[in-house]
Amino acid sequence: MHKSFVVWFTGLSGAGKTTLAVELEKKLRELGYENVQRLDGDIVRQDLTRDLGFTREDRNENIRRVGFVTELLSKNGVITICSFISPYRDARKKVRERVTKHGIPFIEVYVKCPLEVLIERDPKGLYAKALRGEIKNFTGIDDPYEEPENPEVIVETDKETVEESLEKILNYLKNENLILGGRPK
Ligand code: ADX
Repeated sequence: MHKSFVVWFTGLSGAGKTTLAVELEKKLRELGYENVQRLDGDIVRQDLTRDLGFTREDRNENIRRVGFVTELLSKNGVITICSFISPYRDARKKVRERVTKHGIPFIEVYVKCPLEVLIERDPKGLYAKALRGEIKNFTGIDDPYEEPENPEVIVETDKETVEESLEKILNYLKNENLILGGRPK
């Protein structure tokens, strides 16, 4: 069985976390990796964490539960790709610890994009609503986002194409010998 690792995408809503996670999963499967599981905020929040909102407490509980699942999956050889705003450093650190204590690599990818660009893009119309005050506690508007201090990878989605950002992540994985010459270990 190939070696597992966790790729954790963090960043503001609309920055491109889900897009990159989907593309990464696709690429890994093309390369022959079969045990890959993606966990995404919008989906997980319809099921595992459907009882939670967006207060600091609820967001941390969201990430705690996802961390539990991520630990179980990765411990059993599944490459786990997570995409959550995960705005609080401490919550991200706790997930990292519960994965790395098993010797499993944790790759934090900061999906960076300036707020002005996100407000411009706004495919779900959520920023417009937040700016009108129709959604409270919206990350980046009236709720904090704590930038990663030492992420393994930073992608800048206002400057790079999806392919370029994906390439950065794949290069990191190759350099760390987590994926090897396109073939599973
Ligand atoms: S997290 O903060 O707990 O990590 P998560 O990634 O699961 O957030 O969910 C974020 C998604 O919820 C956003 O992409 C957006 O579609 C939706 N959402 C609804 N309300 C908010 C809010 N107040 N802040 C951020 N995202 C919100």
